[in-house]
Parts: sequence; C-alpha cells; structure tokens
Amino acid sequence: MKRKFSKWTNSIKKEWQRLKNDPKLYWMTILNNIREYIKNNTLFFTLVISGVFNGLLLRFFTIHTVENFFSLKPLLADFTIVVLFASFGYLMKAKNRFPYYMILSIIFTAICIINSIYYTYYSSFTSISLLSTSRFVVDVGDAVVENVMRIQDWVYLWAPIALIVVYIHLKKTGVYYTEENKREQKHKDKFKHSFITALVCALAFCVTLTPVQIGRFVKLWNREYTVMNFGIYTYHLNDLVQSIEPKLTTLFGYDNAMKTFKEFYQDKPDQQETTNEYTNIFKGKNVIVIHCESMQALNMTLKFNGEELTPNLNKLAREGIFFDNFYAQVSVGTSSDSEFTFNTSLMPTSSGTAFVSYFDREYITIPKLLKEQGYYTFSMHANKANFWNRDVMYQSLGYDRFYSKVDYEIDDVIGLGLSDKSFFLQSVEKIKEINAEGKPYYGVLLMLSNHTPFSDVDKYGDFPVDIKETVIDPETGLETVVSHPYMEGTKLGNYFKSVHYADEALGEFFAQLEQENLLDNTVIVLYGDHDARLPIEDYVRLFNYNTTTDEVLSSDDPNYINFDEYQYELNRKVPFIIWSKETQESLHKTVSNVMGMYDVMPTLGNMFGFYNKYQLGHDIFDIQDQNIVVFPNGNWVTNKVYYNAQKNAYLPLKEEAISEEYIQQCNDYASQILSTSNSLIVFDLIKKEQEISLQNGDYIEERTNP
Ligand code: GP9
Ligand code: MN
Repeated sequence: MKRKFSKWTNSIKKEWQRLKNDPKLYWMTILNNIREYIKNNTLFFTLVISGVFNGLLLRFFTIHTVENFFSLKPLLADFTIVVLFASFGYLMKAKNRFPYYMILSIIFTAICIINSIYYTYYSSFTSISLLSTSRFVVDVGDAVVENVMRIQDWVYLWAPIALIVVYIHLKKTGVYYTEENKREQKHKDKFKHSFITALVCALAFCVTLTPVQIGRFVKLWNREYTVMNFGIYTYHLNDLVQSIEPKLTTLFGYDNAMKTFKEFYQDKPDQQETTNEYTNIFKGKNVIVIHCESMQALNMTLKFNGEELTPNLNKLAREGIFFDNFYAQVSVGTSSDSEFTFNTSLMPTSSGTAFVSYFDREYITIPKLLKEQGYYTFSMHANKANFWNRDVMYQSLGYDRFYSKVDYEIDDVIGLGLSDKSFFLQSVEKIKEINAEGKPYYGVLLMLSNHTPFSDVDKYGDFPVDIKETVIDPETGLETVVSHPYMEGTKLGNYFKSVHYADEALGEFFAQLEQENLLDNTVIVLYGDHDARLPIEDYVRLFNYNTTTDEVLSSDDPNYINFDEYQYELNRKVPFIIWSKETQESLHKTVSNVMGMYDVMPTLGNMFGFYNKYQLGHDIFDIQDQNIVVFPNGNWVTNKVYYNAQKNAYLPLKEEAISEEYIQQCNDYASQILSTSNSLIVFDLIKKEQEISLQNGDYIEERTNP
C-alpha cells in the first residue's frame, strides 16, 4: 500500500517536472493523447457525445427558462449516465459491442423523442408507470399525432444514424476488428477508466446538490424541475425506480407515510363541525354532474361578431352559483384525475394515475356517502368502459352502474366518439327511467366531443371566429362586409368552434331535462375537467390581433396585452357551476375566491349533508379568501399569489407586498398536502385506519361485554 502510494506521488512529481520544463510541449502531448484516445474509441465517444447532446437538445426545446439554458449540472448528469452505461461495452466481445451501443443509443433516442412529444401535450415529462396505461395512450394517439407532432420531435434520430455511419466507416477501413480484437486486456482497462470517470462525475455532481434539489428529486412531483437539474436520463432512472415502487411499496416507507398521514389528520374532526347559510340546502335532492370536457372559463367571456361563444353556459352561470376562479388540479391522468379529485377531495398521485395504478385502494367518495343516504349512483360516458380503467375504478368509487359505450347507439360521431348531442339525448331517456324508480340519484355525465385535436370542424356547426367589418364606400355609399381572418384556421379558433358545439349540446340537454320535468328537485353541478392545452401563441393572437395588418401587435405597441407563461397558467381556469331552481330564483351569485377541484367535495358535502374526514380541500363558503389551491407539480395559487415551483418564482395577483414568510408557509402547506395525499393513496391508509379502529372497537366491545 505504502509502495503504491509512493509510486503514485513519484509519477505526479514527474508529470509536474515535465510540465514545468516545457508547458507547451506538455499540453500538446496531452491533447495528442486525447485525440489518439478518441480515435481508438470512436464508437464509444459517438455514443456518449450524441447521447449527451440529445439530452441538451431536449431540454432546450422543452424548458424555456434562462436557468435551463446555462446550467451545466444536467449536462454533467447526462454525461455520467451515458458513460456509465457505455463503459460496460468494454467488457463485451468485439462482435457484441456495437449491438450493445446501438441498443443504448436507441433507448436514449427513444427517451428524447417520447418526451419531446409528450411535453408538448402535457407540459411535463413522461413516466414509465404510464406504460401500464398504454391502452388509452393508443386511443388518444391519433389526437396527439394530429395536434402536436413536429419535426423537432424527430431530430434526435441523428444519434443512432451517426453510430451506424461511424461503425460502417470503421469496418470499411478495417479499424473495427483489428483495433477491437487485439486488445482484450486494454479493454478491461478502458472499462475501468470510463467507469471510474462516471463515478467521479457522479460524485462531483452529488456534492453540488442542495437539500431542496434532493427533496424534489425524491418526491418527483416536479418533473420539469428534476429534468432541469438532473438531466433527462437521471430523471428516467429515478422515475423507473419510483414507478416500480408502488409494487414494492408496502415493503418500504410505510412508517414514514403513516406518520405524515397521522400528523395531518390528527386534528381533523370526525364529523362536520361548521355550518353556514348553505348547510343542507340541497339535502335529498337529485344530482346531475356534468363533466365538461376541456372547457375553459375563458370561453365564457368571449364574443365573436357580437355572438356569445357559450350562451348556454353563461345563462347557467347567471342563474346558478358560479365559481369564476376555479382550477382543475390534474396531472398526467387528465380527465380521470379530475373525476378522482372531484369524488374524493384527494390529489392525483405523484407517479402513475390513481385510476390505473391505485384503483384497488379504499376511498371515501361522494357516491359512497350519498349511497348511505339512500341514493342510486351512476356514471354515463359513451366511450369504451376500460378507457382510463374506468370500469374497474368506478367500483372503488362506489358507483352502482356505469353506462358506457355499449349502452349507447353510436349514431353520430365527433372526435373520439359519440357526439355530445346524441349522448345527451340518449342519456335523458336513461335518466327518465332512473328517476321513475323513485330513489334520489347521483349521476355523472361525461362529455366527449370537445376533446383535442378539435379537428372535426365541419361537424361543429356554423360559428365564424373571424372579425366582420362593415365598410361604406365614401363615393357610392354602398355597404360591404369585410372579413378579417382573426382566429379562423388557428388551433384555438377550431377549439372555439368545438366549444360552441359543446355549449349548444348543453343547451339542448337542459331543454330536454326541462321538458321531461327532470329539473325539478334536482341540482346540476358542472365542471370543466381541464384546459385544452393549446399553444400560447394563439392566445397572444386572440388578445393582440390587428385587423389592419392581419398580424399580431408588436410587444412594444401601447395596446399590446401581455400574455406570458404566468397568464397561460392562470388561464387554465375552468368553469364550476352549481345550479338548481332555487339558485335560479334566489341563490345565484358569483364566487371569486380561488377554488380547486379538491374543494368541491367539502362544498357539496355541506350542501347535501355528507362529510369526509380525509378531504384535503375546504368548503369554499367556510375558508373563503384564505383558500389555497395546490397543483400536483407543487405550484399553488391563492387570492394573492400564483407560485411556480419549477422556477421558484411567483406572480403577485394583488397590489399587496408578498413576504418571503408567506411564500414559505404556502410552500410548506403545498408540500404537506401532496405528501399526505400520496401517502394515503399509495399505502392504502384509509383502509389501515379503518382496520385499526375496527380492532379497537372489537377490543372495547370485548371488554364491556365479557
Ligand atoms: C375519454 C375522455 C378524455 O374517455 O374522458 O380523456 P382525456 O384525454 O381528456 O384524459
Ligand atoms: Mn378530459
């Protein structure tokens, strides 16, 4: 050991001497050695450089923050992972080495392509846990292809192509086998060198990590942040581990999860303790919930050529209780996440989706609680029953019956399936039968037509989204109508046409319910399930269109309306309306305190007389302006601030100074909500709690009745 050490120090001394003697020659020799090394390991370096460069390209195309562009950390992380995997190639025989590198290159490239496409659609990076949900990924596939696939999604293919080209070149020049075959011992050394390089880089990377970064890496709620700091390959390794975790989960982390769960719920009452003017106002009434696909609140504020975009929704809002500052809190489970949070007041899970990965957990849900009051509960949706695993999950949510595609005649198709107009028409017949049974009922109707890619334009009916202008000829006095294209032909414009169709369908549905006297003794609850995820540039055009030039105003124009990424996030608001004949007569109002999907269950619970101890949201009429809406990625919004966790930056929403303490408090709260929800779902803690209290109950009974 001692000898080895002195040998080592001697060689360092020698190197130092050589550097001192002739620095120029020294550095030239080093550069030459590197050049030689690269020349003798061309395939290895092609794989490493292309893999790292693709990681950089992906981040460049997806995350548009200055910090991301200049950060060296993800580069180092990507380099570490690629070198680590590539180093094992040196332990293989020459004939296996190229196929091994090729497989690696294909995997790295596929990761980049899939994430590039996925990011455009979901503004997040994909998760391996979603593989188990590939069934519906295929179903929505067409929509995704049409809406979001671009050339930039495929540029990553240059990596495997370059590897093949280099390989062919090496073989042609005879270098591959002569170089590779002769030097088995050298290859073992090369493995050692590259493996140690990867370890040293990993170490160097780890020492730069802050506690916040480590925390976010472990929790993985904030995928964008993880990729931005850890690179795409480390992110996916982490995601792989976390995706397998649910399967192994009951083995690890239970105690911690139980602690988080207990701490959060220990002070929560077992029964509803507060009352307000809405307590029990709808007790015993029927409920029809309308899950309004991709409906954004913005639509209700728009007019084209003097015509309201959503006249029926607007009427409903005027006559009902309209929550105009309401957010869906969805993650990758989109529609299913909305349904989940609506019915349980829990958050979507940090990996996978509740509907697909955690369908077998115990949940306290609206259907279950209403069933205790004698309600019949059902869901109606004219898509395949197994889409989002609904057929299975609906049993856990406690629905008595699921009317799916097989229960409908598919006589008119728009987008993903049966048109909303036909769906509603056929559903009314079914509701009539259910109503005739005489039991109160709770039914959810899920709309479908207004789903991305909004390309069935010729089926939406006539709703021009241009600007028509009447021009009078000064000489002849003749009037002509000039049309400026405005939103025509844009994705957002097509969305508006689709929205108008969906709104018309809603209008017809109401008229049919009225005609069948089904609105008596019934409360209508309507929510938009999430935003339509359309390009920000289209919104910039919507607010800054110049009819004279048919172009968007320049940002230094005094009339220019700013629509940046914050505005985009805030614009993801969806409508939430509670309507009944009573609200029409006396209770209608607009509630502008910020509210999220997880507040629906507590708010309706107070109105219908049910209560869930495990709800994470609040009755909005209790919490009022103190509410906070937490998003699955760690962002949150209050009446005062919108906070973006990826950028660790915020936008004040009022002219009021925001203290660091306030931000910290809200951050802690958001973190607690997400941890509690995830622990509860992953570890099935409601069930555990029920089992424990059952055991205790039995025990007490045994003691009192010996
Ligand atoms: C499919 C519908 C749409 O049945 O609910 O799901 P989404 O793609 O919006 O999650
Ligand atoms: Mn949806």
